[in-house]
Amino acid sequence: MRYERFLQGIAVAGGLLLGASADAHDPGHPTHLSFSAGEPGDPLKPSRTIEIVMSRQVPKMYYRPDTIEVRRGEQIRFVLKNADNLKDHEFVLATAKENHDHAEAMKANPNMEHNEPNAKRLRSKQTGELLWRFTKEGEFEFSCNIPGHREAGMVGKVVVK
Ligand SMILES: [Cu+2]
Repeated sequence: MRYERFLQGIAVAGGLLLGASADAHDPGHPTHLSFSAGEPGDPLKPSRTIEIVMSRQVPKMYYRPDTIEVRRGEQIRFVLKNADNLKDHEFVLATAKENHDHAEAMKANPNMEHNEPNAKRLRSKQTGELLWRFTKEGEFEFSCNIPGHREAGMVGKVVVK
């Protein structure tokens, strides 16, 4: 399947840093990725739209809103707007620890580009979408892991109930 191969490519390309891990517990099936915060959405199934604006008001950078609540199993269509007139921003759905570790890794490699199923990078004034199903209860994060941005406030919380 093309999509599975695509996901495997991501695992090899560094998806491990992005809240994804290869899951090979079932020997009858090819290795597939699992994500800490849920799974990529299905465009044929219903979803709720949540708009998130990413921007900056010196010295702070932010998401608005920066806290969202979803039901377990709910599918969310994130409409992401980078309202910043200068900078790229990204939106990475993962656990707090994964985002923290990923931000640290990006300090050594600030030009990493992320457009995996759980992540989107947007240029200044660009809009994008990310479809996601939250299959696990708990607290997750969206974070911009471009060096300095998380520290300046670009981190949000997802509570899955
Ligand atoms: Cu940013």
